[in-house]
Amino acid sequence: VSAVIQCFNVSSPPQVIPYTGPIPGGLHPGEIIIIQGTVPPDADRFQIDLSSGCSTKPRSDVALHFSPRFKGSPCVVCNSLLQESWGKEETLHQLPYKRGAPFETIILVHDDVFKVAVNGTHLLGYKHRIPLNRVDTFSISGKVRVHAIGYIPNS
Ligand code: 9QG
Repeated sequence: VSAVIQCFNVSSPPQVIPYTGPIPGGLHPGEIIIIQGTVPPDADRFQIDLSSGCSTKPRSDVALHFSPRFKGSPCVVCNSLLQESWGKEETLHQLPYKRGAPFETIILVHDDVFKVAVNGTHLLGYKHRIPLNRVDTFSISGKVRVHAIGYIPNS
């Protein structure tokens, strides 16, 4: 990916977690979000959320909730939050993240699906339940350290 990475979170690392920030110009097919971070040794879970606004009361709709879980049987849970209710979970019983290890996660935006790759390998697709044009906010929270968040616009 040789496009210019337009960082919207460039303060010196480590980034403050939880982090919430606007996605400049919203999300469109062909765009990419890159998250570079490290999983702390004691991590139980963390989550990346692509949301429609940043309200906490009432809580904004979440188009993509992407939640790697390290406790018990390792998995990645994806879901959407609509009118403050979680929908049906899509669980992948596979976890490419490791406690104590750095990672790079890339979210590729397609017109019908988000595709998530971790450390250069495709992990999962998540079909849109909320129209892409409503997504304007990026959050990351839980047991994670974030070094950089980059946004590659589609132009
Ligand atoms: O547990 O699962 C995803 O389906 C819930 C969690 C919730 C989500 C949800 O409590 O936790 O992961 O944003 C949230 O509320 C997170 C932190 C059935």
